[in-house]
Amino acid sequence: MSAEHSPNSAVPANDIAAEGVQPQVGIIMGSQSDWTTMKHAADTLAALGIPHEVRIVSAHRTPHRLVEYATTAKARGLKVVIAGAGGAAHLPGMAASMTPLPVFGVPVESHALKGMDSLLSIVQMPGGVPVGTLAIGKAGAINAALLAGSVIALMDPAVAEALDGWRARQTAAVAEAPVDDPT
Ligand code: RP5
Repeated sequence: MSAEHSPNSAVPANDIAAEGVQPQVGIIMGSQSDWTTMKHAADTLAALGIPHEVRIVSAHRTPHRLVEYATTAKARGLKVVIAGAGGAAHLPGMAASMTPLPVFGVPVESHALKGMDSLLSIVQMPGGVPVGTLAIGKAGAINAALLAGSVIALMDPAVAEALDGWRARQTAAVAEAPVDDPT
């Protein structure tokens, strides 16, 4: 991973806000170690042409950063927050408690419990504060971005067209029959 494409960088390469464009989606994650997974969300948003920002925001290591991020997210013009975390993954729920924006949670695969801890921590929100919970790991990160894209597409025809194109390319890439060595 290049330093430029890291959430630890002051200005990540995929942070379109750095170029003066209003980010529509905020991707937050509890740790640098989540980036390998959450990069898939950033890459998918980039493929859809959706401006986004990427930050490390830990619910327990940087709680004040979380409060600042979540309470200002809507006023800063974000439309959706994607939050990835692993283990006792309280980041998505805590973020959702402090913003009216839709929050999509990505359970990051943990070493000890393979992400089941992350999944249950994120999905089992008590009624009243929703977190839209995706699958564990890469698939969840990609789908969180696609869901965010669906939300943005309600207001942005260009993103709706990009989503249609993404699905069409996916469909076209499926072979009629399997082969022994697809590489
Ligand atoms: C969580 O703890 C993070 O979201 C990460 O998935 C997990 C492990 O963090 P590190 O110990 O790798 O920083 O807060």
